[in-house]
Amino acid sequence: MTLSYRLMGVVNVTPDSFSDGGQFASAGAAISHARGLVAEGADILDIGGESTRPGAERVSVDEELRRVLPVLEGFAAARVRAQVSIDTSKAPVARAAIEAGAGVVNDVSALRADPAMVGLVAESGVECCLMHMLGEPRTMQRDPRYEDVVDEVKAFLQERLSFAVREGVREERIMLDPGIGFGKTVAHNLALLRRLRELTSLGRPLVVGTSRKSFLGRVLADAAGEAEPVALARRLPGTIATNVLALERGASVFRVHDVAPVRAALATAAATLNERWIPSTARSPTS
Ligand code: PMM
Repeated sequence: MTLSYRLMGVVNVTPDSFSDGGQFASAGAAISHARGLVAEGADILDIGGESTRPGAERVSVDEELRRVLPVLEGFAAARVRAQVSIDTSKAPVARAAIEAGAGVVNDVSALRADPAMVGLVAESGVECCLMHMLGEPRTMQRDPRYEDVVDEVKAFLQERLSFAVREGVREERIMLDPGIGFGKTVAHNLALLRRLRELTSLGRPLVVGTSRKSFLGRVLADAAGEAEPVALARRLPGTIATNVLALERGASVFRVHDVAPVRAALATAAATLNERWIPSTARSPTS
């Protein structure tokens, strides 16, 4: 067995994302941050101009374009060596991003929010990521309930996959994501990670996004005997642990803010899980 995987570095160009809101609100700052992520080993850069944090309000197409287009154009001009993903549920934003060079549409609504999105993805031939979410960002964390979260997420992803293929999206261009933190309690998120292997029978690459999320703040606080969720800056150990476990359970795309440490952890985990360690020939023989 040889595990292969891709790292998706997060570049949120929003004033209010929960994990890095406001930090990269200007295009120049976002572009230099993105170059840093590529230097750390990001294979994909995921650019988002609308926060999906719990409680977030929607932004207009014009505002979202105003945020992401200069960054996408800056990537093209700077010849950033990574695949570009646009994190949007709006077809006009995805269309402009594709024209500016994006090769992946990461739609957290799984093609439900904008009826024009599926046709755009089909005709442009880009990759897409279909993610599970219960409800919508504004309300999703209000008492989410499932009979069996894994079975329900799996059935949803199966239905969305069938829909996309029926509408002309090539199956081999589709990735699936259980949507960690999107309408889920701590227990739901942990169950999805524990039983992630069950989603591999859908037959498509699995994307996971646990990076810095609130459930980690709660689990890490519990471990430290603290009452309040631990701050974002202290969530890296939880991000690493969950990504390593997800790799072992079949995930192959990891959406993270801290690319270098997660890449190192995944490389170590993969070397351990692979039956034979094949040193990279690109590096020095002593490395
Ligand atoms: N999480 C966020 C935004 N976009 N996209 C996918 N496919 N999967 C995720 O888990 C995901 C996403 C929210 O996290 P952020 O505010 O840190 O970007």
